[in-house]
Amino acid sequence: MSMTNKELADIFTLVAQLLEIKGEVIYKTLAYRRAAESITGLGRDINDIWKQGGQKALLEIPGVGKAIAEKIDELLTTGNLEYLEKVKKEVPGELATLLSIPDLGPKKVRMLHKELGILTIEQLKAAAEAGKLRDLAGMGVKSEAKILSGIEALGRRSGRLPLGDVLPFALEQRDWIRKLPGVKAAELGGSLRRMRSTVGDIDLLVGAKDPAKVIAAYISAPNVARVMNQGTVKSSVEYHNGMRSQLWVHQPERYGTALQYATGSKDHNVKLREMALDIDLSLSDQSFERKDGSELLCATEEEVYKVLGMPYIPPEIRENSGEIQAALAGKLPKLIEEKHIKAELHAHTTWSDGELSVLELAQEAKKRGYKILAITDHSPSIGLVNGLTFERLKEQRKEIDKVRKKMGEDLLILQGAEVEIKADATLDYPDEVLEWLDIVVASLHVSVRQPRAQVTERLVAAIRNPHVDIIGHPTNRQLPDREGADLDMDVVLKAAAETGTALEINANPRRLDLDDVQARRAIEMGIKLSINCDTHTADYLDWLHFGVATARRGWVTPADVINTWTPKQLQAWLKS
Ligand code: DGT
Ligand code: CA
Ligand code: ZN
Repeated sequence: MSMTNKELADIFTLVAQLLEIKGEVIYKTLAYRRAAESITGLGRDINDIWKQGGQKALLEIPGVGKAIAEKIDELLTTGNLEYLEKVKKEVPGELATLLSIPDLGPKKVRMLHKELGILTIEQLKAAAEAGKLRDLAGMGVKSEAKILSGIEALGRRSGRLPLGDVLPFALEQRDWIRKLPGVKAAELGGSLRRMRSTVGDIDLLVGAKDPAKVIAAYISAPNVARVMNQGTVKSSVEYHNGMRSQLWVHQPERYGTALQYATGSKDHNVKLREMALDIDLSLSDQSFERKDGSELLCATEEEVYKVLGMPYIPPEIRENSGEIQAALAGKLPKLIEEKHIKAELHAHTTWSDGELSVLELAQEAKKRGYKILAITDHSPSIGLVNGLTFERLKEQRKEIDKVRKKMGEDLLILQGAEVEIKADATLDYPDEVLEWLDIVVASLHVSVRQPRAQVTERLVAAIRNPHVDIIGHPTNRQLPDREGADLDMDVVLKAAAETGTALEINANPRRLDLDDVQARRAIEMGIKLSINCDTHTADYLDWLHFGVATARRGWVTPADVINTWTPKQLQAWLKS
């Protein structure tokens, strides 16, 4: 039996889900989840490991113990798993699909099945529409409506993956290709190169003298599960982790047109093609072709744009949303870069739910070249994160003062807070406390699904508080599929523009909130932005480039972002 890593992992995930619905103890279900995760991320074909070393070799895989190894062996030998069949006798397999509905957990699924015999999403939808759920134990009109909107959200699911999930793996593939013999250049293309917040697939663009050799290596790489298409220019594969890529190989002297084409966006390309036709050239991934059939080759993207009378356009803004007109007019924005960021203004320490002490965080910030760090631990009401009372804030100040002495002039440390915007639109600290702090980030984490007018009013109230400096992750969306609060952005942006409150671009690749389009609207209205990693561990700081890329997609320049300022400039702004 041949099974990909992903297919194998999916079976273990299903086992875990059914056991959870059954109400099995957590450590048992966790074992299956851990195995699924480990097999997905393995980076090589599990069939090879098994063929070479049998069950024993499988034990070397992290998260795979004896019981799981036996089950992998059974699956790869027979294609079946007796244990799964046994579990399915107690918990119908269909029930697992109900778990894909947002906010519907295993306990509720079990109850819905037990009380109403519900097996499928269609049955659940019908029952909810008929008002049959509201009278069940622990349910009500509200939770019934929530299930219905969850089912709707499911229908809108995109199948796209968050940029942050794909980019590290995609870069590994690119770097692997760069090392192949005869490869002159290789780059990511498509939505990944444009740094869209979610991506459909991985595009790889290669310049090489002998394309056939590169394609042969590409389709037989150890982490490839399936070859989907094999051509002379374009081939595509599915990897064992379930991700897909397409590879285009061109002669090095055609690399510029090829990379430009593969980067897109499609709308941007269509526009360039039209412009080329206006000067009697036909632009393709191969070249500019003249009317007489002769070709004009471009080895670099710069040359492509030059032929069309334009300077180079950065990939992040190639969306046909004004960049071509701006380029022609010599008015492309000088986009922000990672090196411009000198401050992290949203960071958590061990005082709330962060992993680093104030000193460790300060040292990490300095190591990365930051000049300013704001400690912004949570306020108390959010729960589970050990939010700080005013008493504890005062204690924390003593520690911060010590660290300030230690760091000296190298790093300006601000004591702030991430204050919760509560469901009733009040802030979680009284004004005296907010005023006492050096900097205030206000965010919403709870009751995000309030009706539009209410949640908008809530955010506006926080924006209008004179002590609030930055609104953290304004919509609270989660990529790929959890939508943010239903905010009236016009109203929010207007309030921020009026009060001079900065809006965050949260760099966490699951957030990227504000998004690119909102960021562009904000700066057009003169609103300042703040790009932050929302640091909880040192690794979070590695996400900065995602935040910067989102800003670049929104045409943001260094002057729009308060994190680019000197300590003096920032302090003056905080006072004003
Ligand atoms: P994705 O994968 O859905 O996140 O989005 P992209 O932008 O990566 O699009 P994809 O993977 O379908 O195609 C990769 C690039 O190929 C795309 O960015 C531009 C180029 N391309 C695709 N289809 C067309 C087309 O019909 N005309 C032109 N001019 N270019 C195209
Ligand atoms: Ca793509
Ligand atoms: Zn935070």
